[in-house]
Amino acid sequence: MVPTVEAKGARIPLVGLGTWDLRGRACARVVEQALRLGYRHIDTAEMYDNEREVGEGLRASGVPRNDVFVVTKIWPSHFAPRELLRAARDSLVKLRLTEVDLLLLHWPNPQVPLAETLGALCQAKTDGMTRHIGVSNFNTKLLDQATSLATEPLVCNQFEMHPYLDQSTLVAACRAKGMAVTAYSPIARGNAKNDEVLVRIGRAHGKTAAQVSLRYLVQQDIAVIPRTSKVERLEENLSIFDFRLTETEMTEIGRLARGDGRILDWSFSGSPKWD
Ligand code: 1BO
Repeated sequence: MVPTVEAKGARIPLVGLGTWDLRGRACARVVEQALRLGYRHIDTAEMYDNEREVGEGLRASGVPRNDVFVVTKIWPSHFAPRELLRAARDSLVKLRLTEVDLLLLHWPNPQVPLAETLGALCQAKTDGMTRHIGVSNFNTKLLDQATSLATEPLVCNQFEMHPYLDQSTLVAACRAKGMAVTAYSPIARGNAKNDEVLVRIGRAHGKTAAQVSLRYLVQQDIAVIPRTSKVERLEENLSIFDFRLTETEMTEIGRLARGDGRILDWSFSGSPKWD
């Protein structure tokens, strides 16, 4: 059983499967395999163009729907209220679900007033399309605005986080608001795999550097959603609950953060000013 982090009534499994870039049959197969191996958290998005296959994998796994925490996200070009509600409905149709567990705003969009977008997101929840709502790639300033505008609890902020990127300010802001954090790219797109510090620490625990990178986050109650298409990696990414990093090791890993550690910094509709 994968441990969970709790926020405002949402229980989010600390390890999930990220599906960005997974497409077609391969995506459905990996989702099915992951669920059979014990994953109970699947992360998709309108923008990933794979919600249909995620739904297929979910059904093929035979795991009861209510045992799985399904997350999807609305793309910023659909942040106008009517568009958002239509996009949420389309996601449910593709997933063949009556509701998801968590619906996120994928990336901030300054072109649409946040109050309108939040109003529609809250409506998606009260209409029963999702059990919980949240945001992704919001900085502390946007998070303040979002939480003061939302009439329903925002349970999570999902953003890039791994040992090379210091996100302590944003994590502290989420915690102060009682929100959970989900880290995408938690192995820094594979860059952490050969890191000599992580390799050395991993060796002391009989683990890989990737497992140390994931453990570093879950040990702070941060959910991780590593993406992989390889079954052996699915198992590796899940096997991080049978060891504990020492305080000294946690501090040493924290020192790997560097100014140019961010991987994803695109300007879709105006990147936020990162904390
Ligand atoms: C814009 C994609 C970020 C990860 O979901």
